[in-house]
Amino acid sequence: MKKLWAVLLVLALTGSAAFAKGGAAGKSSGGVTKGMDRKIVLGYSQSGAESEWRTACTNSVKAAAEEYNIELVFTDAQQKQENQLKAIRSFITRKVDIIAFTPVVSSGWEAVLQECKDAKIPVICVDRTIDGPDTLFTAFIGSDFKKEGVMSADWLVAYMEKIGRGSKDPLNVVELQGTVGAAAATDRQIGFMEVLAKYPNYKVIKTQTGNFTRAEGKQVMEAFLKSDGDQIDVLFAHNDDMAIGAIQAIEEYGRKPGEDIIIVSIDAVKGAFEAMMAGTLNASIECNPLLGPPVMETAVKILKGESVPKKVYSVDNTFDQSNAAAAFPTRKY
Ligand code: GYE
Repeated sequence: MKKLWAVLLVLALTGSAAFAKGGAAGKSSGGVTKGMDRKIVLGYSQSGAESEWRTACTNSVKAAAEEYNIELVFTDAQQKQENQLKAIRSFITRKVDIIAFTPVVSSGWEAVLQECKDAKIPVICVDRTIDGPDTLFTAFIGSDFKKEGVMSADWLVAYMEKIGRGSKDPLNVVELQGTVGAAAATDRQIGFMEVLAKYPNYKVIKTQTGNFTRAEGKQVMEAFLKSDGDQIDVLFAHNDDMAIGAIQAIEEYGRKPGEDIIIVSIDAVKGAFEAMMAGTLNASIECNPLLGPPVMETAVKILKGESVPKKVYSVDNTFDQSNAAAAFPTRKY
């Protein structure tokens, strides 16, 4: 009888120990955040779920929060600033330890960020920048969008030269812009135009937003083709998804994407690599969406009172049909 009790006791103890261990490693249950003596809560306002890039970014944020044992309060603003304002205010009410957000547009954040400041909740801007003084946030982590625009145009000019079409006058360019007012759209356009200004034969004949989505990219390209179909030499799309939508429109119209119309876009997601390998997309400028780990690391440092750099930019590369196939197996998004 005594033996039986002993066995039961051991079972009960090991069982509860195992349970406790499982709990500590679990998502929002107990334990402490990696590198801290307590578990922290991070409110994250994602801008939307508009593209392959955004999905990769969201997945990275969620995985990194789990890895750091940070309690993540995740919200998706569906590309609407009003939803983000509401989310951030709800984080303040909830007294989260820290807030991270991807501003869907760059303007209109002063009031809410001042409220975060008054509540002593630090803010990390992720991926997209905001207008106004740098004092409104603690840190920024993302890519240099203007540079991506410059890289797109540099690639284009060199490629047109290489295929012997560089001096055609006019060289008609159409542009699919990202979400109006988003830093990723504004700055990519600025960078692209800065380079094209040096080549007067390049003419941007049409520019319109496709909201960073495949469906709108296709729709807008259809409209471009309807009005200027046979005159279009080049498409610059602010992201891969819109380029992929446009490729469909070009094929349906009866011209060859990647040959009749040279296409450069930004992100370098897997879909773009597939299109480059299929010959329908010419180039994609990389924009790294794997921002979860640096965001969590920065959050921990800030909450420990350590100093962090104000702005950290990702290092982005250029991919085109000459190096896409070799790079494809190593791509993580
Ligand atoms: O290029 C696009 C996404 O802000 C860098 O947003 C990001 C952009 C990215 O929808 O695909």
